[in-house]
Amino acid sequence: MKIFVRLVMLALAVGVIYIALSPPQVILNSVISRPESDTQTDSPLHQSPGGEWNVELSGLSFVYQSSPIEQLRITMGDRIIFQNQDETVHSLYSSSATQPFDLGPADPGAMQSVAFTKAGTVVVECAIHPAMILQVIIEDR
Ligand SMILES: [Cu+2]
Repeated sequence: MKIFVRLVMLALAVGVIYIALSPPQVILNSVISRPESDTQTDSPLHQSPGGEWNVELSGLSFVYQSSPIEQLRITMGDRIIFQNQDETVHSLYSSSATQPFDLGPADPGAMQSVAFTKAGTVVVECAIHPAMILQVIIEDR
């Protein structure tokens, strides 16, 4: 009988030690971890990479992350850097009341940037290629 009690005590002790030595994150992970798709639901056009947006002028279009775009949604204070990847000169401007500007001619390879400081909509056009139109939606923080 004494041996039986000792065996039970030993078994309990081993169980306690096993639980004590188990890494707690094994238990936590099963509760906390989510599928990776949950963490990346935003579309690229709604993400602000450090407040700077690299937009290329390519094929007589506005191109962001290799895709032609007609609209870009940014946050007030963000800056758009336009890089002319075409073999022709572009000349970007906006006559929108929100924030009119005129960047003037940009040679092939040239980079120009605009910081958008007011919430609203700014239509960016090219004085040389009327078909080039980019609608920039600037959202308040
Ligand atoms: Cu142009």
